[in-house]
Amino acid sequence: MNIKHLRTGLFVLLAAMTVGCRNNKKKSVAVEENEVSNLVLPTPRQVEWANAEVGVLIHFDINVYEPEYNWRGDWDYNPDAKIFNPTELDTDQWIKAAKDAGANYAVLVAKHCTGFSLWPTEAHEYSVKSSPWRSGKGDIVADFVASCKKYGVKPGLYASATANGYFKVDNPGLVITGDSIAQKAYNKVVETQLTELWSNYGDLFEIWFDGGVLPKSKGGADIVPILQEKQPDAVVFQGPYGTKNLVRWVGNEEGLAAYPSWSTADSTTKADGTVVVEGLHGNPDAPIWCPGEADAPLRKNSSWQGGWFWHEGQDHMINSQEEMLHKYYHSVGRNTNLLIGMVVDNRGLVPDVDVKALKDFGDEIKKRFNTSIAEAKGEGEEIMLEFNAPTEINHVIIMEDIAQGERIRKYKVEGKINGEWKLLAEGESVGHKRIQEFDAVEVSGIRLSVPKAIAPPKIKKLAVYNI
Ligand code: IPT
Repeated sequence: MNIKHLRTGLFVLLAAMTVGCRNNKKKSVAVEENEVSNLVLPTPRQVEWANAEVGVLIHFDINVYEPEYNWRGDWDYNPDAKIFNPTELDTDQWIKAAKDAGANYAVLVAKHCTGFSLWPTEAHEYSVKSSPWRSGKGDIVADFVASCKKYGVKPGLYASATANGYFKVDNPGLVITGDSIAQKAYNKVVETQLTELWSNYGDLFEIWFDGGVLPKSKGGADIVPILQEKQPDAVVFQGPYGTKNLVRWVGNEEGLAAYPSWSTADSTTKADGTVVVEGLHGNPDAPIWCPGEADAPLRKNSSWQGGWFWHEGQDHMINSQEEMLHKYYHSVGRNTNLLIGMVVDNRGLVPDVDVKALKDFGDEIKKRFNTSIAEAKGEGEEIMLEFNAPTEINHVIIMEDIAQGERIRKYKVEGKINGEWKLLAEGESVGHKRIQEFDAVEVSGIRLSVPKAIAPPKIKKLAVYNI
């Protein structure tokens, strides 16, 4: 190894093949020291969440047993709880599949739009306790959380209040008749159910509010005090405005974040949480740390129920590995977590074809990114990696140390080709992670420079790969 440039002690060399990196203080980013104190910072839980990068969202509901049922189409009818009987249900199998996909957290849909609940709620009878499954004594939420613990996957729960066929409730969480007594009764059900889910199953990593949260002032249930009391540290997807640990939707169910994708969003976001109305890019000048989470089912959006639920005869609707990689590059590669939708079939298992596709995806990500050619980290507006010999590369990963804020506003990556610096990639947001792919090129060095930042950039990782 030939260390040519190592001018400052600020950098730490990580990879064996790395030759050198330097901090060039001469080029100024024009940062006022007092701006640093105005930086918006994530909570420790939000940092942990960003580090998790990939999660799964597991959908299972009574409609798997009655696919003709449309909760919104027939308000006066609900499938009988007796048809729900996943005789082979095995949550270990689900979580193992999630883990093989590279997921570090899993969110279970404990109650979707039909209103049928996967745990024996006290709020009403429409749940597993009225089903023949385990003679009405089972609890899928409890099984799920136990499996997550077993496999070291962080558990989360979805139990959205915005729609419920059993109580004739539709978005944004109001009973369709407009009847105030029925609304009051429904709000009580929501409060009881969320209290159960947030009290009885331990600490939750993430809570998922599909469609956001209808504020109490607009007729919704009184959710905020329960959340703050029971799960104060959970990351909250589209959570109530004013609560901490928020995460925003990226605006589609294709796993595609817009670029730039900033970690912060502003107070003009909807009260239901955090969908930035304009552009869905977030806002680099906004005061709230609220990064994006891109949800996408493994089965294509064009399949039954948007690909979120299992349907017989749709094994061919699984996204190809190429399609999943595209989602990964456009979510994780854009400072956004990827939440992959996983189906559970009528046996209570993730189908073999889905298990295989998830594993193939996880394996491919590991194969691509587990080993870099060279890495560096450090503080300042320029970092360089130099190689002993011309080296072919086609990917670069940049990570900011987001615990210290999202500081970069513009960056470029250049490669030294035949002694000259040539632009390989450039962009705006970096945040937790930015992945960029470019045509393979032989370089003798790489230079990351940050022409625009609001405080001295803190680079947790600059890594190059040849994939
Ligand atoms: C959509 C909701 O409107 C949005 O708030 C968010 O929860 C999203 O789902 C999650 O995927 S509804 C969907 C049918 C686009």
